[in-house]
Amino acid sequence: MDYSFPEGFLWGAASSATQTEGASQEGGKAQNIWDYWYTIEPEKFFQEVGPGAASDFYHQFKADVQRMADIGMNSFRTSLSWARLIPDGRNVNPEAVQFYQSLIDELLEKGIRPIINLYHFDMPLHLQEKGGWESREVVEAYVHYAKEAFRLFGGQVKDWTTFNEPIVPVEMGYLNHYHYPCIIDMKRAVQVAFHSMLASAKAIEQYRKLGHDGKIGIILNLTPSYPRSDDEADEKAAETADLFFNRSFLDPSVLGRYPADLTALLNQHHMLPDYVEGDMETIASHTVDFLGVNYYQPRRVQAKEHPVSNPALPEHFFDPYVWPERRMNPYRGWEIYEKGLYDIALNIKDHYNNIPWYVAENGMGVSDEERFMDEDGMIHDDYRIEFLEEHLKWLHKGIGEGSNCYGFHMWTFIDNWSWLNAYKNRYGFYRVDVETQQRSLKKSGHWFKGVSKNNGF
Ligand code: BGP
Repeated sequence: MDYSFPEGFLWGAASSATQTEGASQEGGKAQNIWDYWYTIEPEKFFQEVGPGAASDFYHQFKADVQRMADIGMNSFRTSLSWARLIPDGRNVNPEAVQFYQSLIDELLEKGIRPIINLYHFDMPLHLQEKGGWESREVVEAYVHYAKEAFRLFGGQVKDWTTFNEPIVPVEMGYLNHYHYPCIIDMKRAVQVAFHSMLASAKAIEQYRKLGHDGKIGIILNLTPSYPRSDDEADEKAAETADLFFNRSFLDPSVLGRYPADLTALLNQHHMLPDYVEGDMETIASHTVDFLGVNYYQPRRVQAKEHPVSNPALPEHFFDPYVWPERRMNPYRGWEIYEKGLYDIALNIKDHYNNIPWYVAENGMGVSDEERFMDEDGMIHDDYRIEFLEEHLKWLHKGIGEGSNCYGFHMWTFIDNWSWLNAYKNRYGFYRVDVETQQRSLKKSGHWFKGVSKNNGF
């Protein structure tokens, strides 16, 4: 074996509540922004498929946990649905407690470590109506939810994360039209970003107060930013992209402070968020124990050809650059650049205190995946195996050079519903037939079993 990983390495997969559970109107769950948006604008969603049934995990979780065990997963990272656990914003829903408790019990019984995330893009509707992350009241509602989650499940669950990809609701919901509430306003986007960061720090504060013997972190999607050339203007463009899309959450989460260059830039354009006394101290004193990192693709940029005199969006500071050597995922779009994971590993080691971290998502989306199905119904996803192996090789190199990575989670365990793309792009080790909700193992699932068993390949 050429690529063996550190002892105790986590070999898992990731998913999220809204994307898998389904039962969106069962078990006392309230509507979240996705349920609502689908009711008012179904045409926005691929083939007009909403989150109603997702992958039916709510009903099939027991058999699904067995499926996880069958392919050697020793870790599963998923999220709680806030709108399910605390539908009215105050009171815990007993049916949700029973569901999540049974799921956690089932995972532990099968030797699978539950990593529980609190927020994966799914704001309860009634809180969005109060302003979502723009509102301080919503920050406090989130802290209440976090406290309840820790109280209920913190005895058993030792790994918590406060957010998944907090930049995504900012980017997609407040800088373009891909997530509800579909606002385009940089100042409001900055407020949303700041309040999510503050909410994360406040949840960490509560977690530590409880004195559980677990760890709490955050999951960030890191997109290494590469300049077109080493010209000063191109490098500056890449640094600015990095400030907005990576360091805006990475620095405060791990180092407890915002990058001075980011604050100066926002100040220069009158876009600093509102905050009250004590907020910066809260962020400074409640940094994460570990990082979860989602990596799919890098960002390539160049200096702006036609600089904008009054920039109002991050993209006004740089232009995208199409690297002539780039390789695209032909089945989904998105550049494939495996070395990005190595660059992330070394960046964390060199600039972020070599904090413990794991890959929380990495995977290959494929549209029309049925075309790779044989007559026995098995998807031959050799492209996915190759994708994962190549990323793991670079990760292995980063670990060999001292980066403190302790796990890898594939996106995702079973094909799931994905926001506006619904079931267009498939990612799972298991195929899901959306009509029948039946699962079948793909070739990559067999491959993964061997990797997990041998702790490498
Ligand atoms: C990540 C999200 C996931 C998932 C994944 C794949 O950014 O955390 O929730 O959706 O991207 O994205 P897509 O399904 O759009 O290909």
